[in-house]
Amino acid sequence: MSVITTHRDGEVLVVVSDNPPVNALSAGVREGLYAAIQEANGDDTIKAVVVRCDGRTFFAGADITEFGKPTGAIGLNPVIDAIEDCPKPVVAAIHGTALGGGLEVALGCHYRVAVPSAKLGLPEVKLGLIPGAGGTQRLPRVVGVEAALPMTTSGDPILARQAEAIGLVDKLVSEDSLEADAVAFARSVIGKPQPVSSSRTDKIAGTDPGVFDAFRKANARKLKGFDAPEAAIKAVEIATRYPFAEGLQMEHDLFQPLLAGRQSAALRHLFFAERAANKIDDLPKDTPILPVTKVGIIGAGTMGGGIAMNFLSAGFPVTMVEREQAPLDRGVATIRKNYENTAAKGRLTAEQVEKAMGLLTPSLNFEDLADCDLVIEAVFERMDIKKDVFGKLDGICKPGAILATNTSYLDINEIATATKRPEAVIGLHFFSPANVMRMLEVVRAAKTGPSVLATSMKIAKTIGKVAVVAGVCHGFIGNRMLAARQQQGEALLMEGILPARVDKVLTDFGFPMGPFQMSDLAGLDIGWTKETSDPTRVRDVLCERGRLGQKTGKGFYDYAADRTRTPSEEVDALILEYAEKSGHKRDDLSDEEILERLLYPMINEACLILEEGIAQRASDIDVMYVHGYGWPSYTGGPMFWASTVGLDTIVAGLEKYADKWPDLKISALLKDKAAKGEAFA
Ligand code: 3H9
Repeated sequence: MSVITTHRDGEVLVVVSDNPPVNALSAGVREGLYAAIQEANGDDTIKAVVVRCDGRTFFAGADITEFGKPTGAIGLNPVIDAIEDCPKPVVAAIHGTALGGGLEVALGCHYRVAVPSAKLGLPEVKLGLIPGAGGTQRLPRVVGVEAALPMTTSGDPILARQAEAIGLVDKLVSEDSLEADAVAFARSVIGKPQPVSSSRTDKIAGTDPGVFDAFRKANARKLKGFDAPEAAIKAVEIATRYPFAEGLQMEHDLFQPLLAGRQSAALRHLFFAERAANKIDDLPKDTPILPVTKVGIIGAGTMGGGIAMNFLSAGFPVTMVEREQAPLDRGVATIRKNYENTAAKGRLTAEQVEKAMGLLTPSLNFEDLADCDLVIEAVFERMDIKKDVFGKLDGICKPGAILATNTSYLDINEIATATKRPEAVIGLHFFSPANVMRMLEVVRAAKTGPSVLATSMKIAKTIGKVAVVAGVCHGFIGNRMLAARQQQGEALLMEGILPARVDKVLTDFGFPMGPFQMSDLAGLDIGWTKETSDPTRVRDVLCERGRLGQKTGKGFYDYAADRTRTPSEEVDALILEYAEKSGHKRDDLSDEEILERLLYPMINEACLILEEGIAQRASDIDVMYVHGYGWPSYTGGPMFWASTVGLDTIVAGLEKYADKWPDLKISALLKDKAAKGEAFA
């Protein structure tokens, strides 16, 4: 059966797409839509057309799997032109998401009606592209340049109500009767003059040309390193300088090189990698999901509070337990402050803040966790403390509850031995700040039950996280790889390479911050004690001198009251002194060598992680590093990047610098793939 069918409702032709899962505009859909418009054109009894989709969503965009492949079918542009040229009013009836090419189809329609829960957007930049079927030319003509710029450059969708406010949606209709309401709307416009279609308009007049540079400047930090948003700004600017037909051609000329480029390949890889990460190879599809309606959090510190916010925001009642009243009160106050700050920025209403806070029950009593379906502990990172907590939970929690630890390093198999139900124990490693970072490392211990794992993955999605499954080892996937970088960062210091130089090499590569900026933010004293302090390590000496990072106003850098960072003369002098003592010549490394020294060991560690089965697949590691550690997404993540560099180059680099890491073990998997000329992506 065709993916596009048509039926009549009186004089209105209803065109329906059914192309699961997301009604992507695949070849068959495009052909079917084109044929349906011809049907409407050729039948005098048809006075109007409604285009809608079955299933969970309106067209969610071009079919990404078709990119770069010849389909032989009609392109999207001629389909949209045919819709726009139809002399009868065509109404898009939108539910779910109208995204990318899907919104471009809707923009080609003469009218758009949508249910209130629908979202509309042009997410192409997230795939390293710009809209390629007229979106950059039609959208600003419909909603104006100022509304079009953020939509085309951020890729974030807007809600139907907002779309109605800016004129993108003509009418909001009932969630329960989309087709009937759309048909009624179509009937109401029969015989009325059609809105002037984009393809017949000249350039958008009256735009202040300064608006584009002002937008670039205001968004410079967010857009740094990405090619597509700049192309999107240019394309919208074109709409203010050229008539539609020329603008369309220029949009095409901007789109094509992006499609063929490395950034788009990397971002499309990540799109599919994120979806693959959700799949657990050895877990049957019908694994029962456990009901989770109430959540317990142990620890009201930064981490516990942040974790709690994820669940409160998603509508779960949360019981947050602390040992003493003062830290509990502080934790609750911090959660409220965070919500109120978000509300002050207009991203939450006062009612939403109160609703979330109303779901929170602070407690000093572990027993209050008895009826929770999921309990996550975020207490001090020490094995004896964690085991004590899990022993208590075992005695209190109801049968079937999931007992999760937020540990970032510790052996979860050992933690599980503190209970008589190791199958209930799992790692849910949130990243700080836990209410903001999208990454969740789900750590599967040796005895974790299938339902516990499957439920954890489902919960991750419910609270808006990107989850990656890891096995148990010191630091799991993320922090184990980071340790390899950290070790080289310190080795570089010992060679007289200053923190600011190391950090700059990584920020130039695209990380939001380098290792020493990150240490200063996290606190240098994590894992440091006076008793075990090692005077041969720069970090330890800084801790001894009270330079604990941003919290003390000084760490690897000096900080002003407003947190402005400057290199520290004291620290730099100390490093040079160490380097001199060690006999290393200073500053004889190129930026390229510094980058290789920092990143190649991470790739090697990742390959060892794969060999050991700690990660399911290379693309999971990409997802984790992009969402958890700020690896620049336009390089596709560490494994995709390594493949573009060439795995043989990575191996050669590791061998070249072998004397810098005496205990280096080059991964057999990496060597093998390099020798065969293979890649990870
Ligand atoms: C574009 O439109 C270019 C045009 O301007 C110009 C062209 C000339 N194609 O995310 P989910 C699959 S660029 C193919 O888990 P959700 C996805 O891989 C496109 N497949 O569901 C997954 O497969 P599997 C612009 C797609 O409910 C399954 O659908 N549009 C596409 O959480 C379910 O996906 C976008 O960038 C696609 N376009 O979220 C929108 N989309 O089950 C991309 C999804 O085998 N899509 N799949 O793993 C999304 O943002 C989300 O999928 C959506 C649903 C919000 C729609």
